[in-house]
Amino acid sequence: MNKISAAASQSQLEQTLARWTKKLYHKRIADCSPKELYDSVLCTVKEYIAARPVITGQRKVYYISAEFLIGKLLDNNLINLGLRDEMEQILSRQGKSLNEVEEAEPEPSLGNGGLGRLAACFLDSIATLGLPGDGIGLNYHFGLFRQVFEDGLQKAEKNDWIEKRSWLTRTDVVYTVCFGKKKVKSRLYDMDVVGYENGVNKLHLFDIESVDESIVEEGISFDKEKISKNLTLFLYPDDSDEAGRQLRIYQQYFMVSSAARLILDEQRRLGHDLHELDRHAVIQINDTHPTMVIPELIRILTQEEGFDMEEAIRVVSGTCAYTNHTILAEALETWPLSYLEKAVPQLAPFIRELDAREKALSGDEKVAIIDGERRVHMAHIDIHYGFSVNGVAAIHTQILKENELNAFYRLYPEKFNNKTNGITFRRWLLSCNPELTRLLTQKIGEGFRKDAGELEKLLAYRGDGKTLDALEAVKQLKKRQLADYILEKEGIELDPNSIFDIQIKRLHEYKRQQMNALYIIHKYLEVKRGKLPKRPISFIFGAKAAPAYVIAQDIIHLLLVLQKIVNNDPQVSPYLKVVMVENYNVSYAEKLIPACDISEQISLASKEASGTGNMKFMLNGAVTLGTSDGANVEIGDLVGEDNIYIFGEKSDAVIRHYEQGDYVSRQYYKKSKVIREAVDFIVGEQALAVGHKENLERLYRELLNKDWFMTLLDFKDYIRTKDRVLRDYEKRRKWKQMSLVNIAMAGFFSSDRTIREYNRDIWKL
Ligand code: 26Q
Repeated sequence: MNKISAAASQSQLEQTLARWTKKLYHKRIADCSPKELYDSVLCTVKEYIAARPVITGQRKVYYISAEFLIGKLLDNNLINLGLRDEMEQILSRQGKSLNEVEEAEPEPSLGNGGLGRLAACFLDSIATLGLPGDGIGLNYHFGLFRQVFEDGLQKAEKNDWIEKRSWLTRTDVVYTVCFGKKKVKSRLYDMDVVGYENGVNKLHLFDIESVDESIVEEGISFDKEKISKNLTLFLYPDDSDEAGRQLRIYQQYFMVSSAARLILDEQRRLGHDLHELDRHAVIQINDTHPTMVIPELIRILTQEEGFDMEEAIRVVSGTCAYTNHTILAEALETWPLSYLEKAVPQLAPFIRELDAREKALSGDEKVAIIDGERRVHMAHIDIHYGFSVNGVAAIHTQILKENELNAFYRLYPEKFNNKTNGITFRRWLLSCNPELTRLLTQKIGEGFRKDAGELEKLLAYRGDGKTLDALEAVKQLKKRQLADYILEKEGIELDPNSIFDIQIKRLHEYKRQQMNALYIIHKYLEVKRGKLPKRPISFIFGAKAAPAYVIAQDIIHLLLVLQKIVNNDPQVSPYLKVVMVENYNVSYAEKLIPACDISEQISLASKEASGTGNMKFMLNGAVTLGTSDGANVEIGDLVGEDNIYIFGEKSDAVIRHYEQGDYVSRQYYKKSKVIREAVDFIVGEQALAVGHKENLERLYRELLNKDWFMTLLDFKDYIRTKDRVLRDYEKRRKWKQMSLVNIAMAGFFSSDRTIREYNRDIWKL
């Protein structure tokens, strides 16, 4: 673009923005508050998106998911439209800052963690690659709860995000959803998904028309029986009691029934014969939460479209593909058939029919859809009646084939395939780390923005002191920015020259935040004995725990207790700091990840299907300290063992321990003084003085008597390895080179690559 036309287009953007500030607030840009500017920029951006072409094609993917953890959208949409720099300049000329405007956007937390965030990254990549593909999900009025800490404990509060002006567009599409004789109305709301320098797809979110926010009581509790009022109020309501579990089924059926209508309507409108649905549509089922779409489509095709059963099953099976995200037995969805019969009586005969057909063929109880206790195994419906089953990292898919789903693998080897997860670089590099993006552009040009593989060009600078120093300077800047933010939000002061060691992810025993806590105790005791670290260390955590998950609450409590003890001890706090940030979410992650030195990925081997935070950290130049689990394995293969720290038992050994039931945590405790010392601290005088006896003692007993995820098994190797990481950090040149290699090799983890593979092997759009 030459100078004159650049100026002209900029002034056009400015004019549009000024028109909106005038229309909405009768003000000039310079006189608006950040919130007023946010609303105006939002409307401006929506106008620009409307001018973009809709992505179309002969075949389309529908990505159905109960979660789309999209995070704030303004910055990403500006980047994808190619407008971010211009917008920043326009605002800054008027004395405004784009950052401040972006702070005013509420975060839609329409997901729990990895699975929901993956769905959001995938939508970005599908549109960026110009593939026709829409997301379909639910329009929860309250996203994942807002976390506050009170008296050292997590409290859950409701988390609303829908404002008068938002990215949602209300449509005229309304469907009737039947729960037996009870009928409710489902209305479609749409969000645009803009590809990076490409066209637009949609995220379709369904909402119940009769929703009533006023039934929400204290915190996040509400009357679970009032389905027509509460159905889309909350993301995953507490499923610890029967009414809650019933509600989940209502939600899931509401989602898939609406989705089935939308897909069939759209395919008919495009002139496609529903007998050829499998030629024109592919439905990707994100874990088992949308599984009921299979019997629902079969029901509609047979009852309303005149298909015979054989034909309906053939078409639907050829259309649906399933992604598995977990091997934790307790997370695999099974529902008592009686629940399904109560909520969706019209669907139950079809589930029974699918079960009967399968039983006639196989007879193997392990692959039954309805088991001997009359429970429905949702994943089994997907595997029998879908054409593809994929895991989300190489080791995960291998474990599915060899262990968890082995009986299915022997039945249908051709259905199984791996799609290692990825992340969108637009959000996790360009948006959250513009400083690193600029440096990369200076060194290796712009190509990596479209072709992430080009990051490897950075390897040429491995021996270049200037580049290494520039990388260090960016890291330092991001650490200072984070320290400022944490001081403001949490009131805790961090030294930007300390090592930033970060573990951020959902709180779960298998992710082993408790092992990291034990390490902090170990270090604390060392400092008390006069063994000082070479450089201060900042241990940073962020995690929400499911409200009904008791031990997870106790682990949060321990972290908050340690935060208090360590930070308030004048002898220790110059060397160690602990921060558990409040209300960790996507926006917080965008600040934490660029500032990280050590990325903690310490799940018990075989338990973390993939992880995606590990990829985000790597891309931003952190070095991984992790187990041989999930995508850590592939990170290690890419960067080589000199550029990653892997510790702990391997997955096959762990799986053997489970099979033989031979892991006894108390034996590890008895054998090792280091372990005893750290574990005993949890119920020692100091901890009990600031913490709650009940929580601390329960956690202590859990670790000693059960420790289902084998914390003590790996603890000593963790200490050894982490101490080595800290020593290596002082070999500054070596460390900077490791950081550079991690960035350079991160290209593989672009979700553009993942989506290309989905398309090549499954969708074939
Ligand atoms: C199941 C039954 C009843 C209630 C809730 C659930 C439920 C809810 C959420 C089960 C699973 C989830 C979420 C799972 C999840 O986020 N899995 C993560 O997916 C990521 C993307 O593939 C992986 O990177 C992570 O390793 C995996 O843990």
